Amino acid sequence: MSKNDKTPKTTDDHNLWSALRAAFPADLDQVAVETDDELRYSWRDLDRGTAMIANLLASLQLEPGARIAVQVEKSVEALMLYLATLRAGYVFLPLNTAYQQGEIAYFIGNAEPAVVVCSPKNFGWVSKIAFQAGTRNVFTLGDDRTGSLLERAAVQPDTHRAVRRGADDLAAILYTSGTTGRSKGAMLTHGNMLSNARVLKDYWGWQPGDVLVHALPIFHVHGLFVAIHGALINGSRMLWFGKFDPRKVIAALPRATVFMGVPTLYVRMLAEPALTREAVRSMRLFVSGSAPLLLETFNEWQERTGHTILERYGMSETVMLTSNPYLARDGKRRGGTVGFPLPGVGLRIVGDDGRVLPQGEIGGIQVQGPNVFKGYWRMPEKTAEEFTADGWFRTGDVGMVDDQGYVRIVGRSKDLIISGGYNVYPAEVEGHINELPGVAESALVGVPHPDFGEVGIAVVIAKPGATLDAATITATLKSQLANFKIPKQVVVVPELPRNTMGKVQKNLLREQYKGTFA
Ligand code: MLC
Ligand code: AMP
Repeated sequence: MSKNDKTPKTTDDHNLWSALRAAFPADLDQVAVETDDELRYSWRDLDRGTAMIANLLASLQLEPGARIAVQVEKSVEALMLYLATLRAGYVFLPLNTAYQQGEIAYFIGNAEPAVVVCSPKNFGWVSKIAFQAGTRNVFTLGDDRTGSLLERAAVQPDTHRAVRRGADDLAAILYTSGTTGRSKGAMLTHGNMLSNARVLKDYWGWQPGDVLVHALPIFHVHGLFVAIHGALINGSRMLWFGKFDPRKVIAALPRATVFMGVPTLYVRMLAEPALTREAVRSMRLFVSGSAPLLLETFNEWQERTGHTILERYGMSETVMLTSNPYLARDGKRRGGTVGFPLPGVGLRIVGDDGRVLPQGEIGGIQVQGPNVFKGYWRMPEKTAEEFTADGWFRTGDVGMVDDQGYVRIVGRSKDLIISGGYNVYPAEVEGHINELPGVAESALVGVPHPDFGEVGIAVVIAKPGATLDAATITATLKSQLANFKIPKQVVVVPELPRNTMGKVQKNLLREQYKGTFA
């Protein structure tokens, strides 16, 4: 810790890395991570690799609380960079690899990271953005162990004493868009994540010998926190996939016990004849989350594999909030519900008038607990807006607690489309479309999609006298926005349906286009 470190002194160390490290098996030569390209990393490799990267970060003399922004392809070295950031006491800022230049410029400008790590192929444009924003250190990291980060780390000592961190100290910032305006950085602390990891270890019955199939991206809560913390805090091996491929994942299941995925992953595995009872014979638990799991998928999975998917609910701002039970004695796993609030999590349903609603009534979901984030990065007014006067966080999800105590999410008060587990904010996409020449106005609505669950359709009207071409709009958007935000269809219409106040009636558009991908 540097001399001018303003971090409050605590007697207990809450550094998340230290807790994860403490769970490593005694025999550090066992395999910790096995990749789909047949590389094996031992627990010792993870320990030494993170030490070397942590020492590199420490050698840069960064300010306390410095952000380490990372946009790299999935690799075990990228995982080590995350763990090294925790170990060195800095703040990890993961960025989706799909983000384009304009999006990255915003995140870097807003977060002012001290270090940016990008893919070697993007060094030109990323470093330009970073240096302009005042970042002094830009490293590269390829998914094939190339790049300046590992070159520089290679000459560092392979031992490192973890920096002490208080429960309230920042560990990560996750950008999540708002219904209006730009993305907000949700500030998560060591305490938020450690408390959640410990609760889930217990609640999901992690056992000695568990093996996790890790096939999610590592720049969002699900793959980065829930999956990785879950395995590491149990000292469990991970079978690591750079990219989700249903056939390869199914082929790995006989050597695994736990799988976590967004609903699209389950839909894609169900389309494979290789998914049989035999293929899942060693599995203990299938977890789904990040987007609603259709009852149809839940039932089909049960019929085909004999396993009941455990659906849970969470957010970037809160990590995990609710979960269906793992143990039969705690109840059945019920499709169409997200289960019970996790131990330590308070959850209430609140009406538009601020009244707390009784069981069975639908309203806004509000939550409280040690897992709830500290606030939005440098946006105290947004933070204040999202918390009630008595300290509950407004999730923006709409739901109810049913007569058996299970939470059901029935909608969202936030205008948000969740596509294949990624969030798409209509306001952001509409903003880009509205800037295009000849466009008068647009509305992006979410409609059902058999693969991604939900996708965006852009309904656009032209300025008087202008002619619009849907393909040109799509092509232009592709150069500006992450690929999953691109509307799967653009339709040009003469006018948009409006209510008497002149507001576009998105519900009518959703109804009109709901069969597009049926
Ligand atoms: C890819 N594409 C998508 C998409 N992913 N379109 C809409 N929604 C998505 N999610 C499009 C690309 O734009 C591209 O279009 C085409 O599909 C192929 O791209 P790809 O990269 O090859 O796709 P693929 O590898 O098949 O990716 C699909 C996927 C991926 C489902 C594996 O989206 C994924 O990993 N999703 C998981 C997201 C996740 O981890 N979410 C957790 C958030 S945490 P084109 O036109 O260019 O060909 C959170 C909190 C919580 O929400 O509770 O967990
Ligand atoms: P993110 O901002 O990416 O963290 O997304 C969080 C949002 O994903 C939540 O607010 C919910 O709307 C949604 N979500 C997460 N898990 C589930 C689930 N199991 N069912 C329905 N929606 C979910």
